[in-house]
Amino acid sequence: MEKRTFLKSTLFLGVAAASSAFLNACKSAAKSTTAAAPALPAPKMRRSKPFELPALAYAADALEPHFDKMTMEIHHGKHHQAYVNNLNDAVKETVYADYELEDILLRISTSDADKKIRNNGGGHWNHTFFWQTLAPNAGGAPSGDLAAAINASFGSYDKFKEQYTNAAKSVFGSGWAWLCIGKDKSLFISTTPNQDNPLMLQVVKQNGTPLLGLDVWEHAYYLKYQNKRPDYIAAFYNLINWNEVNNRYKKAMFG
Ligand code: MN3
Repeated sequence: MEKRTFLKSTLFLGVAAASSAFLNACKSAAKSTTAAAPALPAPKMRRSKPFELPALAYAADALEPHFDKMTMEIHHGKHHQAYVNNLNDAVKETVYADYELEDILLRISTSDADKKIRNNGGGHWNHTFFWQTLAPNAGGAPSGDLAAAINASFGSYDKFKEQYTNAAKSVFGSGWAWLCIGKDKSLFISTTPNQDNPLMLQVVKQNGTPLLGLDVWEHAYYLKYQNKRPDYIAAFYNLINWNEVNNRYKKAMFG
């Protein structure tokens, strides 16, 4: 390299470094005025495909007699599909267009502009999670680390069940009941309206990682249970895939 060129490059790098230091200082100053804005990990970008309806891991009639075949077909094939379609439509030409779903949920706000993405992004995530929470020949009680954590937090599995059932009954209109693990690694039960979920940092009162979720929208149970939501909630306990829930717990606890 010629000496002249070298000097030029060094000078350029020096200016670039100084400008970048200046910009960072400005960014920090700007940050300090919006103290409430959470520090988020970088989003996973460049999702290459549109969101897709995941196939069920079991046949639509496999959860009989607790969840009936027709409800499962309509719930998965029509309702969930509609959330997927509307989400793909909603993210077009937005900053979220290539974001992975959880990175969208983490950032979504309560603004009117975000409403369609919030409702349909939540709808897609919640239902995907719900199908994976269920399994034929499942139910029973949790075991292992998760059982110990439930006992420590709620006293016993039966006491957890009672609190979770009451939470699910208490949702007015459409929404979800959750068992979550918080940032402090403690378990909590919460509910959300509509398709909101506990990953929506800027939307929910209690942010956490869902371990278990129950859809209490009428479309989830009306064909079989009509107005008897408590019967539907009772049936849900026969379908909980505790192995899956325990895996979620271990992942949240130990990475
Ligand atoms: Mn639903």
